[in-house]
Amino acid sequence: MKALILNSGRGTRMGVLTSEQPKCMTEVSPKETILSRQLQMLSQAGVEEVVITTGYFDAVLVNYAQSLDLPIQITYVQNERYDETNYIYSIYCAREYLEDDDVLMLHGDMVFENTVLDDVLAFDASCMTVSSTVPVPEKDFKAVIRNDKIVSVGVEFFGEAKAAQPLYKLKKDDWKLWLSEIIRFCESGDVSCYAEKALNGVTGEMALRPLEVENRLCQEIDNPEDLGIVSAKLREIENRTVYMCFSTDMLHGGHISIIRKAQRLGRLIIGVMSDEAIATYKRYPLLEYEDRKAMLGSLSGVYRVVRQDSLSYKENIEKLKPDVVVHGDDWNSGFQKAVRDEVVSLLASYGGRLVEFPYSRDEKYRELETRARAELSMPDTRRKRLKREIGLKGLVTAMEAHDGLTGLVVENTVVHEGGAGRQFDAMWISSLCDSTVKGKPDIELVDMSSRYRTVEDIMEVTTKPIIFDGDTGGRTEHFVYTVRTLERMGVSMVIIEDKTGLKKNSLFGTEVEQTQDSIENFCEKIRAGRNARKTTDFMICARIESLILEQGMEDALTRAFAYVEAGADAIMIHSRKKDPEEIFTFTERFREKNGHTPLVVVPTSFNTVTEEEFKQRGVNIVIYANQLIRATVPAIRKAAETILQNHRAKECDDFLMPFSEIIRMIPEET
Ligand code: SPV
Ligand code: MG
Repeated sequence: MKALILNSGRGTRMGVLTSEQPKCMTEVSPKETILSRQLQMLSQAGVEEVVITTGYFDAVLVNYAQSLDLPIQITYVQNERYDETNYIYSIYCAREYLEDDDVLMLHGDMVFENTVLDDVLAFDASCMTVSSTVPVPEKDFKAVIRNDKIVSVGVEFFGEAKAAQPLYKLKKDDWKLWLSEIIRFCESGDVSCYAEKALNGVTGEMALRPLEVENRLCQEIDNPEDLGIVSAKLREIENRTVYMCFSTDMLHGGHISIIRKAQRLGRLIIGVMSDEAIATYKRYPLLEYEDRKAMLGSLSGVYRVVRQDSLSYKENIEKLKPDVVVHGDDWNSGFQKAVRDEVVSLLASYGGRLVEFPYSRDEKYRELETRARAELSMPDTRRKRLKREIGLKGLVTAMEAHDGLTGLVVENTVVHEGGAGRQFDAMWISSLCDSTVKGKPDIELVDMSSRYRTVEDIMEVTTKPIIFDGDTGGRTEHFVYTVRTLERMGVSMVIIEDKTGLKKNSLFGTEVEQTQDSIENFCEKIRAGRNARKTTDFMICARIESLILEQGMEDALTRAFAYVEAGADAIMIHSRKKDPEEIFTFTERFREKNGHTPLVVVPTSFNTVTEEEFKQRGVNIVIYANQLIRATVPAIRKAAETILQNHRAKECDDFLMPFSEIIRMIPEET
């Protein structure tokens, strides 16, 4: 692609502005002239060769263009008959430099905005810029368009014509046609007409299409009044703000290219999504917010970076009122559609514009994503995430998982609410469920090796932090080994309950015989566990059974403070009552004295309380301890009965997940 800029004319209507220099050297803003702006934009758009025809003040123009020192190769062609010919003759003079290539042709007094040039260059056919929204001019060019093809260009067409500006892209073959007509005209002495007269003779043989610019800046400067209009518009463009939001922690070529495109639309403000917002809908970021902010803020041409606290753009759009919001075109469906719809309506409320660029599915990025997931599953990374998430969100949720498959469900289940995503933050390895899947009672019968195997199976296919139900922790001498093993594996927290002897599931309460450990013994166990651990990322949570065993609130609270004193990193308070009152009393009284130790609840019985209410009451972890396994039994029993009733499997297939879907749930290492 070569550019041809026609600069041989006099520009007399500019008055004194063109008495000592060519029109293209007129300043349109404090930092640029018409020519410097054109050349700068061409160079940024990747055009490397430019032919400039000169005439009046030839030497001044050449010196000036050279002084700009742009990475662009310029060939100057002087039209020596500049005072008696039109630019058709200038093109004729430059013909030998314009063979065998696509040509971008523009008049030397054209000023246009970046996106216009981008659109012209990206257009896949020959084109000329037109505008349906500006009034059809009296004296300037108009284009007659039929069936989306330009059939004639000239000043004399009215009626069905649209305003047209002399900024063209001609594909090689189309250019050849026009150029040979220009040569024919000039060699037969017709050197004073517009080059468009030659064009009009050959439009039937080519596909010259109109490129609609609407109200974007794309205008010739013929007189000082035009100059005023253009300068004002450039000032407005200069002050335009563009907003984009990023959640990525890895920048690839696709991101850089969309950022560069966005910068061409105005001052780019980048929203950096908070860790919490990202964690609601995709994998946890490897780089924390501050690092991602620094990474994006350090890119050249980024005007400002701001925090975006949710998937929704609402808050930032209302605050910043950007003229343009830029996004990839990949949010037209799925959960992001609601976010997009909201952006569109917010922008419409004050006349902002949404610009969508093709989303690039970078192979390298996909590979890096896989590696990032692998990194998140590594013990050190996974272990510390729970603490970090409690710090970030205040309240985290953990869902029970008892094998690789339920692990995948907890890892990947996302629901969307008003454009925001919701997913579980962590996984609970319940002793009850781990025993139940084996058809065994929850009495510490399933040995530790088997429990670790469950953790391994889950860890192998997931990345979320794990909270391990350590039952009573066993003997103190054994518990220290449990702590070491779990910590080494990458588990984030072990919860041990203050019971001793044959442990039974708490939900039996006092219906079965259960013994609570002494405060002293249990504190000793906590201390031993604390001493055994190697990192502060690993947390030991003390679970208080006083309410389950009907020992009263005072006992529960006394124990809680004693366990914290002994070094417990968190306290779990359990109850089997449907009414949450005793849990609320405990949390309130505990928080009166202790504002920082994380509190954990397992609302299996008191299940009407929402996460929001727990959070308000100072709870930090909500564990859904057994819902997945309880969902499984009725479903599998129904399948078994249906087959028995029908003597075949067909009837039960209607309510089963298709095999094709279930295999797609299972990730395969590549
Ligand atoms: C478990 O899930 O194994 C628990 C919680 O310990 S509960 O069943 O409520 O005791
Ligand atoms: Mg348990």
